[in-house]
Amino acid sequence: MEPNRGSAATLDGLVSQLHVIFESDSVNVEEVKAVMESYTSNPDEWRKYAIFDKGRYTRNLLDQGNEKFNLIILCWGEGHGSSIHDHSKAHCFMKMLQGSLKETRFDWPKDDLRKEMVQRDVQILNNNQVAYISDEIGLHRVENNSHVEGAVSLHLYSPPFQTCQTFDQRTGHRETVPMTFWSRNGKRTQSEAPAQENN
Ligand code: CSS
Ligand code: FE2
Repeated sequence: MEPNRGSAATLDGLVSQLHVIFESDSVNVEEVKAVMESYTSNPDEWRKYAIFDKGRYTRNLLDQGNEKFNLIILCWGEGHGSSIHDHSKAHCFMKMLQGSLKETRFDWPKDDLRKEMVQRDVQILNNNQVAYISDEIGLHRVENNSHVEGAVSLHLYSPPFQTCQTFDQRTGHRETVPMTFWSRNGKRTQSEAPAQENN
């Protein structure tokens, strides 16, 4: 039987559908969210890309997209989290493949004032859910608060970016940091910077 248009039965199917959607120059956030939501996580399909590290969360490149987007599998060990960061003017879609993550959103700090950043909403993302953020919406921090289970999430960034800004929660001070890959297509990268450069 023909699969429904806009729904993905497998990870390969999801990647192919995203390539079709991103042939267009404009991004329809609801359409991308819906197709990512339609995929039910099957660990057999993504296990080989999900390479954890003891110290920090890892970024594992799954697909380069067609220049307009990329797909990255992030592996969050128990207690691992990001700093507060922006998304370099890109769209960020985050689909849970395993476990849960806590997303805390923040307002952009006012440039001239050194003060505690303003925290907004907190949401818990459970398996198969999709979250969306962009610089217009604000900043966020992502954490795996579980003491027993690693979390795995699939991130789509459009357009892809190689640096982002991280923020000090107490002062709003920002820094530009490089983003590197722990593996590409299931193979550990040798030459790229270690995971502690992740934000
Ligand atoms: N920005 C982080 C993950 S939270 S969206 C990263 O890609 O490393
Ligand atoms: Fe993020």
